[in-house]
Amino acid sequence: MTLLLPALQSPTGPAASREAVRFGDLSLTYGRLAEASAALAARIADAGRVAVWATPTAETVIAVVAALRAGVPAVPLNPRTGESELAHILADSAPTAVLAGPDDTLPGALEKLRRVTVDTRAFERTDGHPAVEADPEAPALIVYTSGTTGPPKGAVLPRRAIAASLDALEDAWGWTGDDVLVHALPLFHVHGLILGVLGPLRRGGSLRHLGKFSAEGVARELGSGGTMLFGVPTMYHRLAEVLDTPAGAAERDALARALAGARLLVSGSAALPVHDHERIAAATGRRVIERYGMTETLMNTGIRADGVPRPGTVGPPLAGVELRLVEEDGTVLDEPGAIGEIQVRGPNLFTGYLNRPDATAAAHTANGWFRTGDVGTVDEDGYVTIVGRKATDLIKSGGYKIGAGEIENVLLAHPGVREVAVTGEEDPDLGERVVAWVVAADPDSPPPAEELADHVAGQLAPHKRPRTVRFLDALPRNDLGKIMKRSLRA
Ligand code: MCA
Ligand code: AMP
Repeated sequence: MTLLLPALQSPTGPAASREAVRFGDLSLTYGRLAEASAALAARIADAGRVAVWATPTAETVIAVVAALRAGVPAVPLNPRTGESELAHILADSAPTAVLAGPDDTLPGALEKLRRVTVDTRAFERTDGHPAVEADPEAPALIVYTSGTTGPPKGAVLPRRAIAASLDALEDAWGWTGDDVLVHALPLFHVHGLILGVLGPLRRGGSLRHLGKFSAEGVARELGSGGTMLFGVPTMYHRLAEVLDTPAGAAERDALARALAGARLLVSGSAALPVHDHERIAAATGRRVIERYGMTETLMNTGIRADGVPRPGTVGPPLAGVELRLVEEDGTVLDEPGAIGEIQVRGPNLFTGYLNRPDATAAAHTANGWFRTGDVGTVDEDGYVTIVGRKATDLIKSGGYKIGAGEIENVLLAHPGVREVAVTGEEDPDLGERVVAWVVAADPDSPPPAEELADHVAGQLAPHKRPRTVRFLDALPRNDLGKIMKRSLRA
């Protein structure tokens, strides 16, 4: 059994004074992060399971590291989660305590939990809690992810999967303790938290988090020591927009220089359009590389740092990951170019969905392959291309996975809505944007679109808001009464 974060075990000397994370003006060295997390771990050792109010701050890093150190599973919460989604996550995951910063205002739903304040400025200087060498199969994190219907499910991620996936990325990208990662991803999902925080900490390297994404912040941090950038396609699209302004503009030139100097530019969580790949390459001479992952599987494939970048593909399977394509009837497809559902197996996989043995069983084949629901091809060199998705009711917007069903359920609870269907529509910035097709309860006075969008934000989360609301007299249905979403999209 090995430690998940060996560099935080008991750093001394130069290792202790190395920067671990930086958020704006606040920097934590390995020594300080180790002390702060050990002190906090001692306070939560008997907690059973904790929630983490996952703001993009150093407090979140300390909280998650402390939970890992204590061997207590942590549930990262999106601090903008709305009422009904938060109630569901709390009821489902049953944490006994919530870890939050001293200045955070928590919603009422969290009041019944013990509040443990994470403070970067003052913590008890005790010997703290020793890092546990927990069972590799022990749950480390429970990350909530949307499905096509119903509320989000908690993916239980064991220590083994986190270690395996981060080590496979070390191998693919030559990721070392000398790397300084720059990103602005949220810290309640796999991309920002596991790759973006635990990734650098497992290597003994450092992270500079921008707090909020901006091209200027990317240019500043990559231009002053950052070596790697992680982002979702929407972020690279926004960088490409800045790079598209005429050379000579100060912001554009600083960004082009900073990107050109980075060791690795990595995109993931959704497909990066080839047009954006090309615009960035033309302005910087650098290729963005993609990797393909999922909350349940962590990372599956990726272009290697020493490999051939091929825009539009997500590279070959990572070390230890088995990947195959399967037809609807279960036939395994072997010939290059065939199109089928991507199924994966390996040490990177989650344990299952919390409290949902039915959903866990449905997501796997009898011999342990996980059904990703993504449809793809594999070429002769083993490079995977994702061509689509089996479920039409999943929307990827800004890299966030959003289930159409959860938004429909919330909108149906609004008194002004009689019927509703939610679809994803292509969007140059977000990849897809959420569109709600609404039949108003009173067609003569439909509710304002903004009110419906705010209702969704208040119950679920702001990124799940419909960006467009279209009113119809009736929804198109087939003979069986099923809503024909394809004809809505057309
Ligand atoms: C949205 N807003 C609206 C409406 N819609 N306001 C009024 N009317 C509407 N219809 C508001 C929001 O509340 C928010 O407010 C603002 O507009 C922007 O919303 P947001 O969706 O957050 O978009 P954005 O601010 O433009 O952000 C783009 C983003 C963000 C930075 C790219 O989407 C993002 O951080 N994405 C990362 C997702 C991610 O990490 N996914 C990883 C999961 P306000 O301005 O007040 O904020 S996938 C994963 O983990 C797997 C393993 C993988 O492979 O990586
Ligand atoms: P999530 O469930 O939020 O973790 O999102 C996982 C999904 O994101 C995958 O099933 C894919 O559909 C998508 N995804 C992640 N990375 C990529 C990528 N590089 N290209 C295309 N789709 C991706």
